[in-house]
Amino acid sequence: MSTPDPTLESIAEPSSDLSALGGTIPIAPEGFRSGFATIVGRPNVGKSTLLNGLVGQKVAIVSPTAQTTRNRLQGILTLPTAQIILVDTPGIHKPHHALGEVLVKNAQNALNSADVALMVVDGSVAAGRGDEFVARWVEAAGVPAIVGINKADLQTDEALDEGYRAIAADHGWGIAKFSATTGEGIEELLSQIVSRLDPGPYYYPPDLVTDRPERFVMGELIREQILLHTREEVPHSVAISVERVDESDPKLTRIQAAIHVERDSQKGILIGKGGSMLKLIGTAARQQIQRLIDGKVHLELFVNVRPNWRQSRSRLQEFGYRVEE
Ligand SMILES: Nc1nc2c(ncn2[C@@H]2O[C@H](COP(=O)(O)OP(=O)(O)OP(=O)(O)O)[C@@H](O)[C@H]2O)c(=O)[nH]1
Ligand SMILES: [Mg+2]
Repeated sequence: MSTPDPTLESIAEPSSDLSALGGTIPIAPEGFRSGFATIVGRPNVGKSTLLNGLVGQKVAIVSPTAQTTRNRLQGILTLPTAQIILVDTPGIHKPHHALGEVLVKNAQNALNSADVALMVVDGSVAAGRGDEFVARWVEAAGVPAIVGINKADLQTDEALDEGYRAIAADHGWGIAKFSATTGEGIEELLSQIVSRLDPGPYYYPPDLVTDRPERFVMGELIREQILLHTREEVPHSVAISVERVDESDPKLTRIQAAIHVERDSQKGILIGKGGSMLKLIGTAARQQIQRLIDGKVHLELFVNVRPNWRQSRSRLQEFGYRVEE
């Protein structure tokens, strides 16, 4: 299903209008390699943390709540000899609602258009059925793959690697072990990714780190603070739309954003006693956005109730979740 709404997610292909992104695209030197490396895995294994670590900037939000990532998102890493377009995806899980179905479907589509698949797993726990489920999708995509054992810093017993090494060996995939938070093992992972790419051009200007518009990242930074400050059903029921970004005052950017929830009770939790929770979320999100745009921000948040938006395909589109068929 296609729609002209510019707030909808862009697909995992180079943008046709690169002038909108700024910067120029150099001619690739002899022997230059490039391509799409799609990061897949179960929820919460550290895919987005790894993406941020690789591009050296927070382009994807991270939280201890499973299903943090909802949109396919590209981080761009340009090295002297290669350009890797890293595609972060939502954790692959058994979907319980239309939103979940869209997330899993989009992750699978990103895998099918990959040049290399990076299957991230959590090395601090043993391999399980969820990992085998993901491995079947990687196998079906038929692309070169690497099993990336993450959270090496948390691992207490090396024997936990065995199940993951078996998955890699069974399919003839590469294996790398690293910690996305400490950076240990990341260089080796990178060289494994580059070695699986074909010769190719620059797809994006070398200084660009994400294909996402700033407005999208702003909405995600607000959602991240909600994930960090609320519990249970609230995080999963929230969608953000950034309604207005006013840059007319060069000293202060004014932003208005709506937080959509499914029930009055969730609205009550988000606002908190005397507005205290909304204030806490707003202050923390404002600081994150100030870091993003490197300038002062005035952030205004309001909360809307949209019953069952996660079940509604038209609402999913309205809130920027691309519904791929
Ligand atoms: N100790 C440790 N924690 C990590 C590492 N990588 C990620 N984490 C933590 O694991 C949690 C999940 O990280 P995310 O990057 O959001 O995981 P994800 O796979 O993108 O999750 P979804 O988007 O929900 O699928 C966060 O609390 C991270 O801080 C690591 O290498 N070491
Ligand atoms: Mg994520």
